[in-house]
Amino acid sequence: MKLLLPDSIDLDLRLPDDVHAVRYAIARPVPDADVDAEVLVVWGNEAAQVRDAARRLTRVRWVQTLAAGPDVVLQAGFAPDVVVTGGRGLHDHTVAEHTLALTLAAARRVHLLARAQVGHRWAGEWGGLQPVHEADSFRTLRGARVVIWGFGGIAGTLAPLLAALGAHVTGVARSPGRREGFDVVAAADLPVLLPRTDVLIMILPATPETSRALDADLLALLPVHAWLVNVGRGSTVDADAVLTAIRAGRLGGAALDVFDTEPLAPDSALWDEPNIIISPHAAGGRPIGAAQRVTENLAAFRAGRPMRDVVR
Ligand code: OXD
Repeated sequence: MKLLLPDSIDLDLRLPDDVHAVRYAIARPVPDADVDAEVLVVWGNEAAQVRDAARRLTRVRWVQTLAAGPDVVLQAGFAPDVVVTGGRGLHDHTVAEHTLALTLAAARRVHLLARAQVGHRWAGEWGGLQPVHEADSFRTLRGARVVIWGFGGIAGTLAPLLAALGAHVTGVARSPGRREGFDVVAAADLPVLLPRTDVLIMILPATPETSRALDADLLALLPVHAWLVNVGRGSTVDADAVLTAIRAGRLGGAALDVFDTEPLAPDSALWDEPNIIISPHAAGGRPIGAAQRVTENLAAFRAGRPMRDVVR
């Protein structure tokens, strides 16, 4: 069996003797000599490269992506009988940490402090004495009402970190209930939840159902001081509506790690908005436990046992 491994990560794999692992360059089409591979591991490949692989790897039977979101592989055009497994769980800690960083940066206005520092200006308006209790503002996580839309493993790691700093966290997901000690409600409850939300954190995958899930109508339900943090996928948020709302003073700001088109175009109006924090799809990037995931899924695939995170 031939297994293609990406050159974007060092995977220390202990493989059975009859599995022949070949490293391929993710920035180039898979060489002709390797298009007979049965297994393809994907990490950081451009969508066009994966589409090319889907066309040319006619014997592939299983594709393992190490990304948190499998959208690039799902949209590449692999034959319907090709099994696709995702990287769910590999990014929980890194994405939770980055999301916490963005949320704290927003609360503490670190983006404005950095701008002031460039001009050697002591931004006294953000320092000094501050109210212990401040209604209708988002300046601290203490007492902040945080909603996490998309409550999987990343949210399960993030929510306790937010709660440790005093935030009240509610999740939103397809199946409501109690998870990791937090209340999770259905999206149908958002009209009730959003008007009393200080920070809305989006961790939704890109699917046809989540496209523009956060639209102008839902945004309008958030209080004017509220912040949006998006670390899921750009397609899930109407970025134009976000910009319009911030400019009109109807939304406090947004910290965005993901965009419809990445890299974000240099002429995008999002760059210059003072209360938009842009992070270059930096939340994940380090799949923790990737080698183990590939090894386990390979063993399961060969034995015909259930594999982890089968997304198709
Ligand atoms: C992602 C990732 O899917 O970085 O966004 O893994």
